[in-house]
Amino acid sequence: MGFQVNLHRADRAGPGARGAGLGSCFTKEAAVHTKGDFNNQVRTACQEQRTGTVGFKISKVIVVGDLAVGKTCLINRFCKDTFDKNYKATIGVDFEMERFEVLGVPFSLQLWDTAGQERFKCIASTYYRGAQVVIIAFDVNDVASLGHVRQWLEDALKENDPTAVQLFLVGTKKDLSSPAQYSRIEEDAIKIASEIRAEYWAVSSLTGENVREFFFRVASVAFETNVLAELEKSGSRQIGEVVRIGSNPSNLYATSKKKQSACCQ
Ligand SMILES: Nc1nc2c(ncn2[C@@H]2O[C@H](COP(=O)(O)OP(=O)(O)OP(=O)(O)O)[C@@H](O)[C@H]2O)c(=O)[nH]1
Ligand SMILES: [Mg+2]
Repeated sequence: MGFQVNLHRADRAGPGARGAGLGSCFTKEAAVHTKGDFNNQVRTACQEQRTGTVGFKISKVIVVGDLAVGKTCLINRFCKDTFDKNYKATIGVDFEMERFEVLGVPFSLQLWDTAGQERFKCIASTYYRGAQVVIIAFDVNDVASLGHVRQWLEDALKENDPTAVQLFLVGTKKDLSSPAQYSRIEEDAIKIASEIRAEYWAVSSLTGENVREFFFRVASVAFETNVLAELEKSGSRQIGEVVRIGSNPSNLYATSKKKQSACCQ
């Protein structure tokens, strides 16, 4: 039996829900990875079941952007395969859990759908903290929403470590734009994406175009980063190795004391 590189949602893994490797980027001009496959170290670690705590991890993903750009519809298309043409503003936040299986390892994303309306923004921003992935959404038919991307990024990064966050810039409602209109805004979007080091995608929640591909890409990129971080963190200790706690209680005390002082600094 050969080893299969796959990524699929663990809950509703239909035949189309499988993809090979990292999945393709939307455009190479603004992509996090230009290679199509997982890092070799990551693949080997998964094969040898040395992924540490990654299999139990839930990565937090926040979706931010102007009101009515289609954040809720994007999440609902992916998580529930539904689309609502009536606008219902998100009040504060909402979240969905999605379980994936990447290279045979379970991996979960917690997708936080935040409010774009100014009056709900301060409630929403209290949930930005601890995000591993920030998705900034804009409407490809609304240049102003693209213009606000940097402000959304700044707000999201205030609550997070900028070096630890992966960014995606997503143009929504692609179905509403003509090819000519779309290519004009795409040029600007790619420029901004490159400047802020985000991976660019364009999707339609109405037709479903690129929605699944996009979230699979988010999941695989987040997964790969988590495994690499685990491998780095473990250093000489092998990930997956059993840590034996000895009978000497003073060792335990020393460990917990050290932890305590580090967090109270
Ligand atoms: N044609 C089209 N309409 C869309 C698409 N995505 C969203 N819409 C519509 O745009 C409106 C706003 O969508 P929402 O998903 O509620 O927007 P939001 O970004 O969550 O808005 P807030 O919660 O206020 O921040 C709704 O009327 C949707 O039906 C799309 O891909 N195509
Ligand atoms: Mg919403």
